[in-house]
Amino acid sequence: MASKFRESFKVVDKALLRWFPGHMGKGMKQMQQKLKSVDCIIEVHDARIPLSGRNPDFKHTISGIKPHILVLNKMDLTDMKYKNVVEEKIIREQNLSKVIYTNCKESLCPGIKEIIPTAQRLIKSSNRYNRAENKEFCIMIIGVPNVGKSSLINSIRNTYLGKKSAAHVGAVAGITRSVQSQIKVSHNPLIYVFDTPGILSPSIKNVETGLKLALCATLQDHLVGEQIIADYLLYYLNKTNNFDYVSYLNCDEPTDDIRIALAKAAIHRQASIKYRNFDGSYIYRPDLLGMARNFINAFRTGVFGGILLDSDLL
Ligand SMILES: Nc1nc2c(ncn2[C@@H]2O[C@H](COP(=O)(O)OP(=O)(O)OP(=O)(O)O)[C@@H](O)[C@H]2O)c(=O)[nH]1
Ligand SMILES: [Mg+2]
Repeated sequence: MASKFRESFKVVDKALLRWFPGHMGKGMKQMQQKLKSVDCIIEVHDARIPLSGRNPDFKHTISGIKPHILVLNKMDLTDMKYKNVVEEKIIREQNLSKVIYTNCKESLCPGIKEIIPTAQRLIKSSNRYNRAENKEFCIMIIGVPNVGKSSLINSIRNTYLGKKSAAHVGAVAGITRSVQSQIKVSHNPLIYVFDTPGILSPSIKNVETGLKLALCATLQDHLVGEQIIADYLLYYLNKTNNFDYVSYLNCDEPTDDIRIALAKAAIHRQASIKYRNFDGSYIYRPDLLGMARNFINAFRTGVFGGILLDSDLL
């Protein structure tokens, strides 16, 4: 029997998924310039997409031969039953020193406590070249936008120094816009980190990867289009038989049509937009854009449970 849902997600114009504003190119250059004073790279990525969406350019330009830890952050939003499989696949297929899962919203997160000792151990067993004499260690935090790089710095600093936030954090992509001056995160051992701007690849090779990145808010929603992101979310939930959205959106049954799903929710919640008719009277239409934002936000706050958007790649 043919599935009642789409087999693949089509439609999207690749240009919508490309976001490479000036500060990203500039940030990448600044990061390269700082590299000679860096002992270890911590790449932060979103634990909902551990196998896709990392910027491939980092490998050639930044991480190279330095010790390289991959931190999969926002573990509170992913499906942790895949943790071991994901970790093994990454270590097996890539040249990485270590994978650590974290949740920066949780002050007692064990992963956060593991980062500095791991970095210290890797640095000590690496060739520090020009920095062999330096007593202090310096770490650069890199990654695509909005994955929690600045949050991670604040969490580490708070763990070791008990101090308040030093790095600026925000819910939309593109908060940190240049390489920041180094932040002390620990006294003994003396460790500094550089916070850097989130950087996407200048070209999106795979549309589905671009959509996953958009769903995880690494691009700004309005650039891609909220209804497209919401449609991809609906497609993904149906594909993985996650029908929690049916009651959330007040649908009678699972549907593959995002406009119907959003309209049902908007009507139920009496969310409408007023338009002026040509004869001066007013008409009301369901607020599809508002509902698309609401639906995406529900995913991003875990309403449909922990979700691994890369489960199809395992
Ligand atoms: N649920 C959840 N949210 C998190 C976690 N870590 C960070 N966030 C949130 O993710 C958003 C982005 O955090 P930032 O630390 O600003 O991310 P960034 O990578 O520095 O972003 P850019 O500077 O824009 O590249 C903020 O709203 C944080 O509160 C986490 O572990 N879990
Ligand atoms: Mg930041």
